[in-house]
Amino acid sequence: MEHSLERTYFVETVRADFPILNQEHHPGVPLVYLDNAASSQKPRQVIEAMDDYYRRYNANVHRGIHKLSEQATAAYEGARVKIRKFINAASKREIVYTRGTTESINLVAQTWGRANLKPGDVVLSTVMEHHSNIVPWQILAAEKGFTIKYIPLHEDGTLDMDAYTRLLDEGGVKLVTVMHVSNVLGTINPVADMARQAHAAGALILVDGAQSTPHMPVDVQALDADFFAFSGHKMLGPTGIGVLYGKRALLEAMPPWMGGGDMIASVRLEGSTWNELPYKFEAGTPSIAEAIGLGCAVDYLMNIGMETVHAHECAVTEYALERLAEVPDLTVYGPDVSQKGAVAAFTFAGIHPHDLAQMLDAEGIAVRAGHHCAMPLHHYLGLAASTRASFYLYNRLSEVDALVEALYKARKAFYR
Ligand code: 7TS
Repeated sequence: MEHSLERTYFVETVRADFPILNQEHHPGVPLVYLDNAASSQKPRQVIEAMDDYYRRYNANVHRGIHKLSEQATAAYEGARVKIRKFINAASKREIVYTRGTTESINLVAQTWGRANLKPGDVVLSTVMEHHSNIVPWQILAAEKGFTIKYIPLHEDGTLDMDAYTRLLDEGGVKLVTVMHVSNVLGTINPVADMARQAHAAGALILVDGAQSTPHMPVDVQALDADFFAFSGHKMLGPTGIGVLYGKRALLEAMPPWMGGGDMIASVRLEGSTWNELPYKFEAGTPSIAEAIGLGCAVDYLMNIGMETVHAHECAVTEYALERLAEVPDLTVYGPDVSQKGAVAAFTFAGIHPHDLAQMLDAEGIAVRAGHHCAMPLHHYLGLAASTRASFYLYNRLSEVDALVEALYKARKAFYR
């Protein structure tokens, strides 16, 4: 098949915004960054917005009546408005800043979960989850005595939706908690359909959007997600900032998690009352520069358009799957491109995934090797580890060629 990116945008224009991409990884070897599922690179606009905050209007938010604090508050809250629009939440009060997906899920576990889950209840998840959507529930289950069940997969790495229906029918399910896109298989889960079924069974649904929000249009109202979590650093923003979206009525009913400044309405020595949403869940001085940076990242993505970003990534992923299929002794995991995000995890018969990643690094290619914080999934697939290439809006088709060339080179070195 002929491949070109003409149906998307001029990738070189995008790349020019990312200073880190225009460097050599080793002397004479250009960087090919294919570890986007772990963290994305940042455009100069995001770096400059954060720099500008520190240089011109650094101050705490929601406190001072001086001009700098007002400016900082306006930028910090302005970012929240942008994020609301980006995921189509009904209100900015439904956008809670956290440190990232992990903290967002822990927040739901420790507030909604702690208040609502009891022995006999079931939290229904999947075997493909990231540890951040397994361990918080295990910690709470040990304390509260509820059960966790896991939806199995088909051979191709898609969810077994018949098993999902059956597990819901077994009863007791209070929460379905599922990743939108797998960080290993790339599987795009049918979360809107899953939400419909969960709601019909009287359960809520939490969607881990860490690997979807950066890469495709997300509409939390269309998905009818009760909770939706994502991280700024995977979507061109900085580390240390992420979001928990929650339906307003649910967030209103939930107790706070961390106590401290900003999350209270009044404090007496005898007891305290809570601030309105979303501040009830935002104790202490927040990540101000980071929120501003994330707002700028959202501007950057919306300016291109998430449909366009997704189309570009589909083209790169389709090409990558086609080229990887040519390589002898290489197994790629997960479904075909029609149900797959911009992720290709693979193993090479006889080569340890870490050794392979090291050899690719020597060729300038940054990939991740290991269990990708999905040990249960690797166990389920009968693997200890895999090597993963993951793509984003700035990747070129020629970078896929560089990856495949390096794989052939590694194969030759190992099978000699
Ligand atoms: N959920 C999914 C689906 C993820 O891929 C990740 C991070 C997280 C949650 C946690 O996000 P955090 O920002 O709170 O750490 N995934 C990866 C990865 O695949 N490689 O490095 C981090």
